[in-house]
Amino acid sequence: MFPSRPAARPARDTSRSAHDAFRDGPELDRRTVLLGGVAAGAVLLGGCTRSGQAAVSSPSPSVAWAPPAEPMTFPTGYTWGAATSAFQVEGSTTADGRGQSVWDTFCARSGRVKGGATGDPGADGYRRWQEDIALMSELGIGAYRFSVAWPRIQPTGSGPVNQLGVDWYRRFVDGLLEAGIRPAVTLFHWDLPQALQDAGGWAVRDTAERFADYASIVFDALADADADWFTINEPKTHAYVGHWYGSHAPGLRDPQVAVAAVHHQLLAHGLAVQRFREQGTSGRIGIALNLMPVYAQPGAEEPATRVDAAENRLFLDAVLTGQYPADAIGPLPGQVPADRDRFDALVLDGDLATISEPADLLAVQYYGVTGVAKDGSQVSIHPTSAASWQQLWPEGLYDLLVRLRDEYPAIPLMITENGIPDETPELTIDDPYRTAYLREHFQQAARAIADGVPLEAHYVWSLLDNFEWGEGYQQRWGIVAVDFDTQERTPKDSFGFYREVIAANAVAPS
Ligand code: GCO
Repeated sequence: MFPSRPAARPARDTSRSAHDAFRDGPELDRRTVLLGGVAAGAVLLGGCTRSGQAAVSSPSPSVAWAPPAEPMTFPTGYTWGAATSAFQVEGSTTADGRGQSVWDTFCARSGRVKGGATGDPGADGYRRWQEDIALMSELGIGAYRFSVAWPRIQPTGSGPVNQLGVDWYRRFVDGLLEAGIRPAVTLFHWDLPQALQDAGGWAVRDTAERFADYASIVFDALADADADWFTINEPKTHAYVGHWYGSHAPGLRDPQVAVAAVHHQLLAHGLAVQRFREQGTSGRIGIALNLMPVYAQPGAEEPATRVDAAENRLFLDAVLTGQYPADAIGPLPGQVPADRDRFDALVLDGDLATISEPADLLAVQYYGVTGVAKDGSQVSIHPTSAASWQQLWPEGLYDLLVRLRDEYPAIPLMITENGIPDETPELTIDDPYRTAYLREHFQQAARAIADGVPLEAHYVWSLLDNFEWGEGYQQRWGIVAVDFDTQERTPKDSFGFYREVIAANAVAPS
């Protein structure tokens, strides 16, 4: 998916960050992009040393692991959670003074989102929040991850606070706290106020400063909540899919803009961490990165190292070590095809120190893995779910967690998203594939903990069926089914499985 020529379009679309890529053009037929590969003989790219040298840390991604016969238990105090985001579940997009976001604009453009879907009704979470907290209590989760919609707090992205919006989140957080559920608050999950996009969006530095001001408002409003805070959700997906592939809002197709969006989102993260400290907000803070183990096919080690740089190290190295890797951006196979000098010109003195401002945690979002072919394109080496970008390989979660332990400074880790869509767009509560997926990923998490990985939490994506971005309402990721006509909620079978895991703080072999 990372073309060697800047003008070229991704040849294959199997990566997490490339999901939904190019659905809207006639030439963008996914049948042409999902080419099978073979796992055997592939090597896991363990990333680069700080100097940019490739290091291969595992001989093969194809060796399956078998769970022990006894249930695997988690440490006392391990946090079980579920996650959603504002635009995907809230609905009520014009209520109480909410401003317009880039996603409202994008949905309104013909052909961009399946079925012409918009953020309404979502899962009607803005109005049904009490019912949803009751569901969380039934499930037994200790924490709930949700996002704050910036356009509800500052309708135009800067300037006066919309108190009605602030009040809603205050009520919601108080409801969680009353139910004994720890709030896990994401500040930005892609719904940039449209007015900021009109002023340049994440392509311009000023947006990072505006984000810090907005973050301050929310810290202030929820200062006492003792929450876990996440600054930016998946800066990679927002940058690449929204600014390079054009299949997410704001729908741009310029890799140079995409890398600018990377830098400015990471800068926004660092500025927000600084404000968090200055304001003495209670709780912990970090960034939520979607990371993906990269497995090279025979002879593809070099391009795969670059894919790893573009998918993982561009973000990890900046946030955790204060450096951008040398090999993520440029004209070579596997790189983001942007001009590195122009990127570097955006990085001002002190920016990397700000970006690497010590955080309290690293939030990891794991969906699957990718293979890389000799030409640098991403290829299928494992079966995919109904989301064609999602290659299913639970062992990849273990590989990823161990890599973070071994290659980066120690920091508490949380899995803040992990899940799978239903096999059908129709409402269903019979979801054995999701139970199997969750079981196998919980096992890999337990395996990593047993091997010394400082993993503290696991959040399932998602609590509810919701608006799945370019897929509209046709891809359901919830452990609770939502009838989008009536908004009736029905727990799926996997909800019952998850409830048992939480109650036992353990996962059985099968
Ligand atoms: C993301 C988002 C979620 C998605 C989920 C399934 O990672 O894209 O954080 O909003 O809905 O990942 O695609």
